[in-house]
Amino acid sequence: MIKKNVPIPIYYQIIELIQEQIEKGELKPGDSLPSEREFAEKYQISRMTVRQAFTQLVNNGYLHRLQGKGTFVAEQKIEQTLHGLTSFTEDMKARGMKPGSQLIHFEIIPATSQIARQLAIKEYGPVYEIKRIRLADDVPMALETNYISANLIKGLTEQIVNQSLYAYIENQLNFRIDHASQVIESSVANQMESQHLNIQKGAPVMRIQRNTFLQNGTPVELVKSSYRADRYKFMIQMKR
Ligand code: 16G
Repeated sequence: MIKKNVPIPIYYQIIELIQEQIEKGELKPGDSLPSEREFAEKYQISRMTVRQAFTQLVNNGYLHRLQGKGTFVAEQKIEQTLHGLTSFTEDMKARGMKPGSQLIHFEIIPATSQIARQLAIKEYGPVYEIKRIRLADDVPMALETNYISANLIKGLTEQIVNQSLYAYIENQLNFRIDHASQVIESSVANQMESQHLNIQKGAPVMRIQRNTFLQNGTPVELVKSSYRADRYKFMIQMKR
């Protein structure tokens, strides 16, 4: 499978070989890989080359190393396609995973000037501040904080936000969630994120801010989320 007399570097062939085995399901999350020495002997290549390939696969999230134990196939990232305005619950259901939430904060607070501006309400006006850990098949994926005008979205309860917020807004209140703008930037986990997402402080996360609007242009939510960068990737389809 590894060809020596071709213009493709050997380390790169190893990367493709392992990626392909993961994508086809021949290697599954948690499976252990042969040691660098065994791998090198099997394919008659240098250990350095194997190390180079494994390191790149670790850096790209395909494999992870456990000190003293070896190299293992990592949990693969969830790919979310960014077309259409969907909720976390809908996204998870669409990929056959069980959506879940762990509510860690639910309170009505006075809007700061920044929140008030973004929600187009008066400063100090009442807003729900809702912090949830979003789970996919019981694994924490994101930490999400929603700010929602309490005068617009009435009757929110802890039970409701333990389910789907969008389902409540659309099916119970009959509002039409229509469009949103979203900014994604990379960052590293702070204390709170590392605690709730089960990752190390300083691990990579993607911070997302979504401003969502109803059909008539009224802002319905301001959401600040942190997604685990080791478990999530976003796909955008573009047409020219
Ligand atoms: C997604 C949205 C969030 C929305 C939530 C509703 C992003 C970055 N955020 O997590 O803005 O509030 O879905 O989910 O995609 P729910 O209906 O399951 O409560």
